[in-house]
Amino acid sequence: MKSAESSPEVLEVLATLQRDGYCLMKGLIPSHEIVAVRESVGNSVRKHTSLPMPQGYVTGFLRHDQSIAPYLANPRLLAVLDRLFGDYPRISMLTGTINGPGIKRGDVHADWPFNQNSKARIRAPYPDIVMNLVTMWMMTDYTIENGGTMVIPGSHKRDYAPRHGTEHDPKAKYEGEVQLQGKAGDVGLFDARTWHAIAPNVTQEERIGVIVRYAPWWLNLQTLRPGTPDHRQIVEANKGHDSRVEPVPRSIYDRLPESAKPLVFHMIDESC
Ligand SMILES: O=C(O)CCC(=O)C(=O)O
Repeated sequence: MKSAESSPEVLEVLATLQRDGYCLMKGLIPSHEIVAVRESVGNSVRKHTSLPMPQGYVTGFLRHDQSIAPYLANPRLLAVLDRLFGDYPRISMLTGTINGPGIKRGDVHADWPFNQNSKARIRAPYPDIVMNLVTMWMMTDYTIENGGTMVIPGSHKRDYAPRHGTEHDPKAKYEGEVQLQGKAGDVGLFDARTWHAIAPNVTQEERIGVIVRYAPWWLNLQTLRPGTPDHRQIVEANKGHDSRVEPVPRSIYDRLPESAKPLVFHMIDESC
């Protein structure tokens, strides 16, 4: 851990994240294993999606599919998290996605807890601190044509996010937009404050990914979890449509690789 912490790769990732708000880490899932993981993720998303295809979207994905679990604590990534968050980083959200053929461009936004449409949010102007790291695990290649996520470099340095009815229109096109591109097995990283959007998929193939978000131990994740007092009081009582993260049943947690357990122990549902 200590040697990875100061590796040239980690320093480069940190510097790029700080400058641009996003970057790429290559090969966090080995090339000889990605096909099996992709097949499992794709099948689980198609089976459990809460949105109609071609947009597959499954929150609390770990309760349905654990094929990504062996990679979640990759030491190269943990070394980055260590520098960003200190001790005890954890997973805040884990979502399986398919952006299928015909998917259109989405609204430009920052992610929770900076998304100003959420009931549980850090109100803008927000402080200059990384509080949630979005990692886009590429199950297929991410290309311009198949809708590699659109990001606006440097937008994480703003202390506000796009919102309907303001001059920062979520439907607008923004200068400098780029798309996350990488090979299957690579992981795109971005600061949750970085403005981004779904990009159109103009191919005939599905773009499959798992979005894993990592946070420091001190960030309150309870508003994301249906059934908690925080979710009832802050989200439901205010008719919010905040992101949600369903818990991991104890029986599934017990079978996870040991390396993944410290990242998700806070999500256990002890009742099943
Ligand atoms: O799937 C993508 O490319 C982007 C997803 C996204 O913007 C989000 O989940 O916040």
